[in-house]
Amino acid sequence: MADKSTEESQDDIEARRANGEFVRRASVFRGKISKGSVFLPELNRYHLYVALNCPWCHRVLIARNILGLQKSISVDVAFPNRTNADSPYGQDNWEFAPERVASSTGATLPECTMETATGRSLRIARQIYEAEGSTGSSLPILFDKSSQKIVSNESADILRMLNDQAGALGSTIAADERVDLYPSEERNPGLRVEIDRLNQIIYANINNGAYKAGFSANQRVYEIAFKEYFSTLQDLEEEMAVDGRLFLTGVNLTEADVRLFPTLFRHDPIYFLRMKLNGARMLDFPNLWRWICRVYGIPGVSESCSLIHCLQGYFGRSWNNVVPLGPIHPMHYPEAYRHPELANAAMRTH
Ligand SMILES: N[C@@H](CCC(=O)N[C@@H](CS)C(=O)NCC(=O)O)C(=O)O
Repeated sequence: MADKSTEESQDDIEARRANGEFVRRASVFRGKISKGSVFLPELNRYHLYVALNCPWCHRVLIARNILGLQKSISVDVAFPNRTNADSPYGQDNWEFAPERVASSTGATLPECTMETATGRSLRIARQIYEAEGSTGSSLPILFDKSSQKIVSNESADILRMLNDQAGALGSTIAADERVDLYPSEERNPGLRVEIDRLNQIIYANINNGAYKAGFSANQRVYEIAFKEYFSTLQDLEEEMAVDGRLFLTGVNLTEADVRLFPTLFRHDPIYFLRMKLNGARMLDFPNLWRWICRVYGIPGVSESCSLIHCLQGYFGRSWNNVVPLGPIHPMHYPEAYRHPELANAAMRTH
């Protein structure tokens, strides 16, 4: 039975795809870094392969930064557009190609890197999977440099293990000052149940829901995803409004916030247009807008965000490949996320 907070049902997948529905593949590598596992928690042993436009990678990068793991977990960054049909590696592969030029800027993207964890300078992510006899191709990948094995390609699991093992993995933040994204039942009774509830709704209706709306070629599937996306935003807006809470579950940032943020960060500048989620902007949800700004202001979060990679990734290979310039009203993004006062209170106070 699928865990509804990390993957969608794979039932009737061929028939659903034939009907135009976008169905995301379930992740295959589900290893865990822990004492007693083959993947022991050790300093400088683990590596992440990411793309900065990918929201699943984004949540992992947020966790790495806010947990103080930048020094001990290395990262390679793929170019935001996957390979074209003319690539010798075939189409639709994440590529480590720092020399590639982004059509939006006419220049290379300084964050993009070569592949550095295998010692083989692999060109595409698929080759990392092939070394293990797998046909996988997705990012993110958490990789063990010591055994040269993939630990996990499921961002929700990676997020959880970075939090659980932050100290042993070499966090530069003292334990009593470090955020705990999934506090134990003893520390905070009932909180895990609430985080799990939110994770499930956020995954189905927001994180994956956005893709279902934007990438499905079926009007009904799109409309259902659109309605669920906005009704979930409205529910979250109202839940936050009740007691003016700072984060989704109360006074502290948790996994639920880290999982919601990458999608909402992309909403106004990308998803409103690209995913046809044009029911409202995040600016129209004052509590959620202030929440985005609050999360964006946490040290390490803005460093994990790249709107240039997002714009290039989502638009650089869609429709006519032209990357749009806006939004510019009321302000350019991501600068807008430094301005909680921009929230459009008038729209949502009925
Ligand atoms: N369940 C996975 C999903 C990862 C995923 O679907 N990544 C996308 C990027 S947004 C991808 O790599 N797609 C291309 C592919 O699968 O080849 C996770 O959360 O880590």
